[in-house]
Amino acid sequence: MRTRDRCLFTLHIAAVLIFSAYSLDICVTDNSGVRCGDGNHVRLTRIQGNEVGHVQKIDTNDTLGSVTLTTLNTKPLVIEAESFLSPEECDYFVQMAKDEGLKESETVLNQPENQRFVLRDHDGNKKLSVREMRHTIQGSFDVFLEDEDILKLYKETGWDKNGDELITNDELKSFTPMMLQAEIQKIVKANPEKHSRMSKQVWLYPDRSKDKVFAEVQKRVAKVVGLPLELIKLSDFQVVSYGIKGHYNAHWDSARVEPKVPCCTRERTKQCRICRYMTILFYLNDVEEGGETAFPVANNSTLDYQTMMEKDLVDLYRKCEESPLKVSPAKGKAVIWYNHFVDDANGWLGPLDEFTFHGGCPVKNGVKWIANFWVKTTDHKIKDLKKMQKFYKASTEKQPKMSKEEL
Ligand SMILES: *[C@@H]1O[C@H](CO)[C@@H](O)[C@H](O)[C@H]1NC(C)=O
Ligand SMILES: *[C@@H]1O[C@H](CO)[C@@H](O)[C@H](O)[C@H]1NC(C)=O
Ligand SMILES: *[C@@H]1O[C@H](CO)[C@@H](O)[C@H](O)[C@H]1NC(C)=O
Ligand SMILES: [Ca+2]
Ligand SMILES: [Ca+2]
Repeated sequence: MRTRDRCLFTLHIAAVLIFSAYSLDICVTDNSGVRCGDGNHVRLTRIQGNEVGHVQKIDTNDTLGSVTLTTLNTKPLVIEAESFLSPEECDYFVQMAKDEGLKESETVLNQPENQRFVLRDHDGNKKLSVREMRHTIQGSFDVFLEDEDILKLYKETGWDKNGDELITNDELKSFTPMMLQAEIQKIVKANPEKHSRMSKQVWLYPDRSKDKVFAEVQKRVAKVVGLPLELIKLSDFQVVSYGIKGHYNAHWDSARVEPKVPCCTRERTKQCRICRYMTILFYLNDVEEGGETAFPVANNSTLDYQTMMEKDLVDLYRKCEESPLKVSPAKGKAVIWYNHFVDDANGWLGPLDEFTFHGGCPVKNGVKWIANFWVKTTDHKIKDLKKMQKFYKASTEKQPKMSKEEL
């Protein structure tokens, strides 16, 4: 074969591969019933929020009847549904979590392999100010200290030899990351609220036991958000409880798109990034005081990480009151937002919406129970469609053949 021919041949193969990749026959169940076609007809959609205050009622055709959506904000799009779950469903999920057993939410500090230590010398003067030391500790150990904590630490350890509240390169030599980690561990043992999050949680897999209550909630979610039921079935479900001072500092539920790093799935958990298209956060009880969900950069056109750090916007434990958008918990209420935009070209996972930066304000009185329902996709549309197709087939065949991992 001459070079040019071989080249054409390769092109031809590539064209066939691309063509077949996008011509997967797939049926999905959505608001308009069962729809079949090539994969292109399945696109991620967003609820139309229109403007702040916009109200829409969705018929759920189930025991609940309907769900009313109210647009709370448009940058990011945040939608509230007062009674998405019935009180009985809320109690049911709390009990399910208790039966399964909740565990302290993991934090970076307690992972022994973590000895990452990145100096945050913002102004580059080769000295760490008290604020820069706070940010260094935040970045390395996910612990949020106050200026007084740092000064107390210097006093007790003598690390700031000349007492000028600055740590120079020379002074840095008197302690190792291990020593710093040990000191911080002492501080958070006495003050656990200084962790970036303070909560207990459990992952639940109610579909593995074909739980009827959960199945109805999945159907309702599919109806309300207008996505195929088979996609909703790929979601993750987690129950979290917060006691007094329980909180979760601001974070993203998903990650920035990095084409070289694949999305995590239930099969792949190493060297991957979290890809959660949308978050549906359910409040499972009424909280006496506090525990709002806050969006510290909502509407802010000047969003940048530098400013966020400078103003300590991440530290919701202390700065919650300053958040422009706060949603109060109420039993059965859902807060809905989209962590990602939709890619125009293939209708699948697009860029991260950085304005969805959010967290849980501290509980001041009572306890707070929530459930996170994360609608997941990967950035590999065809793989997702294939998984969805299995769910579709499982629902139409008498003997569904699905592995535990897929469910
Ligand atoms: C409503 O639910 C009933 C029974 O589950 C079903 O037969 C019917 O097709 C549903 N209607 C719509 C519009 O989804
Ligand atoms: C945006 O954030 C900055 C930094 O916190 C703040 O100074 C500014 O007032 C905010 N703007 C809006 C519109 O909230
Ligand atoms: C954000 O901006 C919209 C439109 O200007 C406004 O209606 C809304 O109240 C603002 N939200 C917050 C949290 O400031
Ligand atoms: Ca400095
Ligand atoms: Ca010093």
